[in-house]
Amino acid sequence: MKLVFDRPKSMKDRVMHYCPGCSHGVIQRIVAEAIDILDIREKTVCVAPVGCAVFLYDYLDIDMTEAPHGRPPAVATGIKRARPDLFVFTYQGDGDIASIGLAEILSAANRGESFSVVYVNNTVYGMTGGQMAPTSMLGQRTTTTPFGKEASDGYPLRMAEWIASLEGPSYVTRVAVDKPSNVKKTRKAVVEAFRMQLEGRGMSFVEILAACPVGVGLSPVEALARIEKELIPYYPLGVLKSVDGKGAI
Ligand SMILES: Cc1ncc(C[n+]2csc(CCOP(=O)(O)OP(=O)(O)O)c2C)c(N)n1
Repeated sequence: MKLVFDRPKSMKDRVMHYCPGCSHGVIQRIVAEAIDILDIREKTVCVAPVGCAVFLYDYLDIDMTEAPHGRPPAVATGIKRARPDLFVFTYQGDGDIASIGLAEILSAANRGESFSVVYVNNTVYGMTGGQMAPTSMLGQRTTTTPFGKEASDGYPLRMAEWIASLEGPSYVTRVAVDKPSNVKKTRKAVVEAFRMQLEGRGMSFVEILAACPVGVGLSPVEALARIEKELIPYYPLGVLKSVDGKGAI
């Protein structure tokens, strides 16, 4: 019989316990596929913080360590500097990277640290119950902005643009996982980002627009539709920086 679907070997044989419609599962599968494609499982170390990101350690069959909230870039810096032979990536949510860990990621990116960043932007603090994040959209109702986020709460932060403005990073892109064609582009972007690190080109950064239906108070289908309708117009997709001009998606 022809095999049409299989589990990546970097993924454990486990049933995921993410909420219905959560994008973390899709993204983690993409990460596992990228690791398999590049055949780097035996030398890969992932650093994940708190937030729903951290459950990665239940599903990916790779070495992992947990960092305090927002601090994966510091931990990844230490691991990669001590063991440059390893392949190191962080897997971080938007509350983690754009709020409590903002100084960490900007400093590490500005130093051009040689690890990769998989940044999952679902516009909300998911794990703790849907509080406002710096990436939440204006007007977005969250548990801490029940009447909608206002400009005085801060405009939604475009992390990829900020990271791309620095000299250190080699590859910065924004993708989405709202439909199959974009899932394929996301896989391509993650492979490209990981390849950059393997070629010793400095930090590579992939922002992924994702759905957290429970956190934004929508059904799984509506939460995916919101990505195209509301998020992409504000957070445009595409490569923002590529030092070798490759990696167009
Ligand atoms: C120092 C610290 N502050 C706050 C928390 C509480 N906390 C745990 S997860 C989380 C939100 C994470 O949101 P995000 O990074 O967007 O990831 P998501 O769960 O949406 O994937 C917070 C605030 C914590 N664990 N440690």
